[in-house]
Amino acid sequence: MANLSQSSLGDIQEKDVEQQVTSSHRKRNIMIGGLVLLVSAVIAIAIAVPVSLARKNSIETNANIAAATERVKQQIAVTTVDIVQQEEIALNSASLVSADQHSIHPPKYAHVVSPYSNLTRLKIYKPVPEARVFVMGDIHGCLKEMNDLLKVIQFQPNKDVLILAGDLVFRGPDSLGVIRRANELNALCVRGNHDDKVVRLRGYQNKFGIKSMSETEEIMPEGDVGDPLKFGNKHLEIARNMNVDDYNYLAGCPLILDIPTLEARVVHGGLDPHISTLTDNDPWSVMNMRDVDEEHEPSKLKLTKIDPDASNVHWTTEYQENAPNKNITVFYGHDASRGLQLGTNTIGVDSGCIYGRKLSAINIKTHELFQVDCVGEQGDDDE
Ligand SMILES: *[C@@H]1O[C@H](CO)[C@@H](O)[C@H](O)[C@H]1NC(C)=O
Ligand SMILES: *[C@@H]1O[C@H](CO)[C@@H](O)[C@H](O)[C@H]1NC(C)=O
Ligand SMILES: [Mn+2]
Repeated sequence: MANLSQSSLGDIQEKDVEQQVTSSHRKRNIMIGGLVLLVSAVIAIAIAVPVSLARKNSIETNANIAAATERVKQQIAVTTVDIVQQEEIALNSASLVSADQHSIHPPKYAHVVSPYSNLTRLKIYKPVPEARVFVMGDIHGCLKEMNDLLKVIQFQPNKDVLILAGDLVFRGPDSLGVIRRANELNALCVRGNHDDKVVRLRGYQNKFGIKSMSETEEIMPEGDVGDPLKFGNKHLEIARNMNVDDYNYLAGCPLILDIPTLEARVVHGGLDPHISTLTDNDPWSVMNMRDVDEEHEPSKLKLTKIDPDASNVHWTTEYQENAPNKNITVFYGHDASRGLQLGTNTIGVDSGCIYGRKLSAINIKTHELFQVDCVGEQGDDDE
């Protein structure tokens, strides 16, 4: 894997990390070297990097939420967009495709992207021609059903490719088990709205420490994101229990996986057909959309399901009418209440495993469908 490009926010985050490392090395030297070094170090820092000293203090005393909020505001002010990465994947000796760096032109309804989301917007995958390629719907921690379904499709890790349509985690019995199984199988994935929450909480923890997140009802300062998070929400336990490999795997699931040779694309929620450059899509919308409203703006609501007279339409209706390239099929999850949806160029694969219905996988090339029954959990499928 290779990161081919990165934006200014990525650079800013790297700089912050460097400053913290430098500061803690200085601190150790101070303790060994005594007062003279202390005075000169303090003077040097005070003269050279007053801003970084202020940041260092707020990080070390932790729980300084106000300072953290201010820092986030500054980051958002200087960087109007999040990390721009296009990454190509070499898997099963698939060949690489080149990608160019470019800036993002977000739609007017776009939300702020959390500075802790560490999001890759697009990965382009080119499988070897003989590989079987499966897209599997929202697993939500249902490891047993995931394994059952792999058995049904007679999945061979060295020959076949598994792509997860997002929401690997949350609600089900073994979220970490699903991440580890996916990692072990070199499964490709896209980021779901629940995966995103877990990644953001862990990103914040990595930066500011566990203690900075102990106030359960407080909103995590991330700017004006589409889905503000309380520190103490139910995703925190998964975020905390992930090891570094788990985090890297989940954070590495891009917003959009494009497979040009199969004329296929995978996202968790949906795509806006009016946006021609894939990386311009609003991440919150791609992970959360179900319907689009009268203004053609994505919404996580599904009013057409609840009220057939509502003016919202399912995003796939709008997409099918306006798709820039009708040869491309978009595979998506996230809409368990509508269930399996076999449209002409949109295919919904969330068949509600977590609600005791089925887990589904589709062979991208043949559109052959495989399903297993699920035990399920209680819950509201609005999210
Ligand atoms: C962002 O995620 C990647 C995995 O995609 C990981 O290698 C990297 O360390 C993460 N960066 C930060 C700042 O956590
Ligand atoms: C779509 O597929 C048809 C039939 O294979 C082909 O003629 C056409 O050029 C394709 N269109 C695009 C935009 O790739
Ligand atoms: Mn979802």
